[in-house]
Amino acid sequence: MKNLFTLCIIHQHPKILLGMKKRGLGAGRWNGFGGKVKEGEPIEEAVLRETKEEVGVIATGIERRGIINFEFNGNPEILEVHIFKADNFLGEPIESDEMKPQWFHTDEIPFGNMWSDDIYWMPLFLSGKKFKGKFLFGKSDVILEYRLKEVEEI
Ligand code: 8WZ
Repeated sequence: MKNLFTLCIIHQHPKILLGMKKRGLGAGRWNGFGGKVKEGEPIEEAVLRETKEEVGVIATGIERRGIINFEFNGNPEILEVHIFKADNFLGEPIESDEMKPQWFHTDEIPFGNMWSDDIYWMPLFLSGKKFKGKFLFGKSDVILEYRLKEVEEI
């Protein structure tokens, strides 16, 4: 069982735009914008759709930057998350039912209030690298195992 997800981080150096997730998967944490890809939907359309829905902007200058497979111990489902960078956007970020947006300096990323995998791959993301990885989460989303590598092409 594999479920595709997108994650879009708007990066205008030295700041990134994150959203506080208000409900659903990852509620109470800062994250990029994204969500589940619909059946038959191209991933690059899904990332634009989700970003528009969650923060009201159209992401532009999108680049594919990472693919991470997540598993939860004891659950056969795999979440394949496709991570994108956007270097610009059309419109103004607004709070939605799902997300409250905020800019963060790259030296002040709130890792303590984010998914615990982010601290591993964010340095690769911020330095312009592409990467692939997998993370196995246990109870309370503690990381039990992980692999992460920089790649030339994703
Ligand atoms: C994550 C994540 C298991 C998991 C899921 C997501 C996710 C769902 C939708 C978009 O992303 O995002 C981050 N940063 N870690 C772990």
